[in-house]
Amino acid sequence: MHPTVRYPWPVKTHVAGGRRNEWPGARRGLALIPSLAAVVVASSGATAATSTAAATAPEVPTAAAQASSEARRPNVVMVMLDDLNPHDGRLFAPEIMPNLSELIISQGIRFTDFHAEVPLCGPSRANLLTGQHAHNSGANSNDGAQLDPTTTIATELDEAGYHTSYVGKYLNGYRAFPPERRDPPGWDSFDVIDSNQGKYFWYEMRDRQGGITGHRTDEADYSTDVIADLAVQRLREAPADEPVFTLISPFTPHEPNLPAPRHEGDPRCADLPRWAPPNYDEADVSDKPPYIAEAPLLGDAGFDLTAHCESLLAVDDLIGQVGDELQRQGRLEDTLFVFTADNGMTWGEHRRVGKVSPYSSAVPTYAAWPARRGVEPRDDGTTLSMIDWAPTVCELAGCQMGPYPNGQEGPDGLSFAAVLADQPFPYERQAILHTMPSGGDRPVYWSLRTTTDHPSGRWLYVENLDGFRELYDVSGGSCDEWQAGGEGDPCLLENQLAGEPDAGTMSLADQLSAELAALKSEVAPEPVPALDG
Ligand SMILES: [Ca+2]
Ligand SMILES: [Ca+2]
Ligand SMILES: [Ca+2]
Repeated sequence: MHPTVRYPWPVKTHVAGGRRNEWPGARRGLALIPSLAAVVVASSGATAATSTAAATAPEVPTAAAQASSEARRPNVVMVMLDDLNPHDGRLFAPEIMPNLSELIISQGIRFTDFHAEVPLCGPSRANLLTGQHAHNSGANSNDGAQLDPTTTIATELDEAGYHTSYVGKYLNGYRAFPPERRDPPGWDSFDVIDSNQGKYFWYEMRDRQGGITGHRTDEADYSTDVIADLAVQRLREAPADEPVFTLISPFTPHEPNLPAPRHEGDPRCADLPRWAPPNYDEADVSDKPPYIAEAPLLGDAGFDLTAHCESLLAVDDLIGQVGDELQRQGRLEDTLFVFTADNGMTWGEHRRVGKVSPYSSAVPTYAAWPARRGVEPRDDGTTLSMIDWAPTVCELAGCQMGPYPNGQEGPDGLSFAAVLADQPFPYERQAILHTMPSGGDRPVYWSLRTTTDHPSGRWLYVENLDGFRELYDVSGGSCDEWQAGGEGDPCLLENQLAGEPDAGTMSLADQLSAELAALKSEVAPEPVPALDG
């Protein structure tokens, strides 16, 4: 369960099951000592000044109180995993990942329609860092040196007064980067796996000063644990009067899905049912492009998640350690604490295990922020893209993304900061872009996913470079909850353009094709406010 409290004063704790936000001292029948409570508040330099101002503020806000309120900006801590399918959340259950459950899922927002623009590690990370489409940042492959890091979420937040830290796997190809790309600006600390890929064992960590620490195959070298310790260390180094932005990127559960040695054979993962959603090992693939239509049946009862599960257990320990440190500093309450992944995966859906296909864009995304929205969990179905993170976090920090090295003034993504505060998404956006412009074992494709704002409803439209087109009715909720005969086709089982589509379907596809063409070259669209704010 949640790691033992290791600090001498009472702290707020987050416990599932309606006992959240109690003071452990109070639960044990001990009186809360006010002076110690004050220590906790004062230890958070980021919020201490505003707490004092709030306590003394008159009913009509003074300029000083207003300034304090504006100065109060949240900490943002993102744990971004590598190659993780949202599935039905079974790997995130409280019995398996208790810290994730307590600190984030049980008291946060679950985003049910959050997607990578490019379902591949490097470009997706670049999407997140910049808020730009891949076609605008230029980072469209796993050659991470394509990204000019002059304007990123780090440079903007650093300029806005944040303590910025990156810990873990950075962009692919890092070891081969030219010197000027090895140390991207904006990060107060930058501890990355010095490799062309993530690693679980046998790697080097490289720090902001270029210092190298070797890790081999001892238990203590397991990268998720090393990353956890570094993340805590960098949080401890953050000046008390600065909010933090920390991006923590373990390699987990990327293949080969290695668990920490202490978690091999862990009983929490022993009896997981196999993953077999309605599109697992799709029976009729005659509607699909050749790389799927020609794939053999997997012929088993579902995808074995044991290794993925075991590898995630160390991530849960990491989340607990980071949560403890945020708590110790009094920052946790006003931290936007995010759990997500760089790209989704198919784990046997459509006979395919892997990424880089139009069927692997969805990423698990959870966000808690007790100080701003309380601790009621809820689902949010807003269609969002990886390019939306940078403008969102920047808005929370009081900055705006841009201008960019390619000359564009603002980001391509849209801020969903309002949604994080339980308000409606304030923009009308009819579609988001997906693409896989490089590499891989299938044709290059571009794809458009319409939103509930689109007059024609919810569709996933795909143009493969070989000319094969796909159109799916993605209404009807999430695939894992969908049943045959149900509304829509969220499991992408029936390509509407297969066979001989009727005139109406062809007309819709042609319309979506024109909209996709516009998105493929979109630069920083003028945000359209949604009706009713
Ligand atoms: Ca990845
Ligand atoms: Ca800074
Ligand atoms: Ca089919």
